[in-house]
Amino acid sequence: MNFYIKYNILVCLIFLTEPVHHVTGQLWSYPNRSEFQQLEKDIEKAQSDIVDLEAKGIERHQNVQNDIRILQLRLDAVSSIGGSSSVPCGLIGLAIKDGAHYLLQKRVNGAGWGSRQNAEAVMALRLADPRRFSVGKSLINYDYIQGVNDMFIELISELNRPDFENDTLWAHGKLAQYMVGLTSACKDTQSFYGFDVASIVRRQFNTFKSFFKSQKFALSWVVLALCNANLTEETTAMDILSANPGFYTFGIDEASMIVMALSCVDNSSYSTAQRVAEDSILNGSKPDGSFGNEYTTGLAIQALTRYSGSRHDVYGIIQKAQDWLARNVIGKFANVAMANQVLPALARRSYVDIKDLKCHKKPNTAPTLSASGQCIHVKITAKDNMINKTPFERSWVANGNKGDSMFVVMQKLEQQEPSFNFTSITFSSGEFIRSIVGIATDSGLRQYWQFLRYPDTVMPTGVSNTYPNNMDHYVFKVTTW
Ligand code: B12
Repeated sequence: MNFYIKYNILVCLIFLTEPVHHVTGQLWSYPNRSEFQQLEKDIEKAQSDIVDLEAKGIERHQNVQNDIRILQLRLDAVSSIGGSSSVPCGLIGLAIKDGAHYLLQKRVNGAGWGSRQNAEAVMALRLADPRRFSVGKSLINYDYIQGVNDMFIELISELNRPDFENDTLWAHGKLAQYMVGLTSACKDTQSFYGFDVASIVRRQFNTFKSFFKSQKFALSWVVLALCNANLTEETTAMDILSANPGFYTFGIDEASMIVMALSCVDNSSYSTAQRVAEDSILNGSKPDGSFGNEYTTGLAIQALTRYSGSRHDVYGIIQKAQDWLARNVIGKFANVAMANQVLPALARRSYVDIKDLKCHKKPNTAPTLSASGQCIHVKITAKDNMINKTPFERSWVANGNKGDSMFVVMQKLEQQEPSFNFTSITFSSGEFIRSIVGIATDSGLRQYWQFLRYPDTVMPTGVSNTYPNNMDHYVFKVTTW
C-alpha cells in the first residue's frame, strides 16, 4: 500500500540502531541531520496519505491514525536533537501497537479470546512488550491481566473435565502451548490451581508419540513448554525433533519452530540439526524480504533471532523481513494465531525469550502513567579491567521515558535486553550499584562501580537521583577508592 511504502525509508533509518538479541553484539550509529530531514518529509507525506486510507475504509484506520500522531510526536522530539530512535518508535513499533490494540479489543470479559486461543494472545502481548506484566499500573496492562485471568479460568475448567487429558484438541500440542502461556504470565506450571500441567504435557507426549513423530510443529511446543519453564527436557522428544534434518513436512513454519525448540534446550548434541533448519529457513528468504505469508515470516524471524551460524548477513535479513511484515500487518491482523506468530517477531523476540522474562520485580519499579510518555534512549557502557580475568567492555541502549531515574532506565533495560542485568543495595541515599552483568565489586578490596557521564565526568549523584535525557551516555567502571 502506498502509505506504508513511504514509511519504509523512515523505518530503515530508525532500525539501523537496534541491537539484535543473539545475532550481533553492538550496533550503534546515528542517522545524520539530512536523514532526519528526510524522516520529517516522510511523516508529512504519510499524514496526507491518511486521507487516502480513510477513503479506502481501511479497517482500524482510526487507531493507525492515532498511532501515527504519537509516532510523529516522538520523531519530532528525536529529530530536534539530531539523535535517533529505536523500537517502539517506528513503523515496526506502530505495527506492534496495532497488533496489541487488535488483541486487546478482541478480548471479551470472562471469555477472553475464545476457546483454546487465550495462551497465544497472552504470550503475544507479553513478548510484544514484557513490561505489560506490571500489575495495576496502566489501563493497557489492566486489560492484559484480565486476559491472563480469562486464560486461567478457561484452563481450570478444561483441566477439570474427566476426558481432558486424552482430548486431542488439547493433547496434540495445545496444552503445551498453554503451558508456555502460563510461564509467560509468571505462573508455576507444576502447581496450577492443584494441577501439575507439566506432568500432563509429558504424559500426553508419551501417549501420542506417534502423532508427534509426524507433526514436529506441535512437538516443538512440547519442548518449548518444558524448556521455558526450566524443566528437564524429554530426551525422546529431542531425538525426534532433531531426526531427519532438512526434511520438514510443514516447510519453513516447521523448521522455524524446530530451531526455537532446539535452541531453547541449548545442548550441543542438537546443534547440527539446528544449523540445518536455520539454513533451510535462510534458503526460503524471498526477494521482497518475506519468507512466505505473515505467519511463516513471523516464525522465520523469531527463529533467526536464535541464529547460531556464522553468516554475517542475518541481521540485515531479519531487518528486511521485519519491514515487510510491519507493512503487511498494520490494519490487517486477522486472528489470534497471526498476532501470536507476528508480534514477537516484530519485537525481535521469540517464544524462547519467555524463559528470560522477569517475573518477580521489586515494588515501585513498574512504568507509571506519570511518565510523560516521551521515549528516551540512553546508552549505558560497563567497563571492568580489574575483576574479570580479561578486560570487559560492553554497551547497550535502553528505552526509557522522560522523567525516569537512571535506576528505572536500568531496570527497563534489564527487561528489554537479556544480556544486561545488575544488582543494587538500597541505602537511605538511594540505590548503590553492586554488580553489572554478574561482575560484583568487593567492598573489602575497596572496589566499586564508579558512575560517570561519558566520557569521564564522575557523576555527583547516584542512579536513583540522576534523570537522563534523550541520547545521554553513561559509563559504569570498576574502580578502587
Ligand atoms: C499442521 C498444520 C496443518 C495440518 C494440521 C494437522 C494436524 N492435526 O496437526 C493440516 C495439513 C491438516 C493443515 C491444513 C490446512 N492448513 Co495448516 N497449518 C499447520 C501448521 C504447520 C501447524 C499448526 C499447528 O500444529 N499448530 C500448533 C497447535 C498446538 O496449535 P493448534 O491451534 O491446535 O493447531 C491446529 C490448527 O492450526 C489447525 N489448523 C491447521 N491449519 C489450519 C488452517 C486453518 C485455516 C484453520 C482454521 C485451522 C488450521 O490444525 C492444527 C492442529 O490441530 C500451521 C503453521 C502455522 N504457522 O501456524 C499451518 C497453518 C495454520 N495452516 C494454514 C492453512 C492455509 C491450511 C489450509 C487452509 C491449507 C489448505 N488450503 O487446505 C488447511 C485447512 C483447511 C481446512 N480444512 O479448513 C495456514 C493458515 C493461514 C490462515 N489462517 O489463513 C497456516 C498458518 C500455514 C501458513 N503459514 O500459511 N494445516
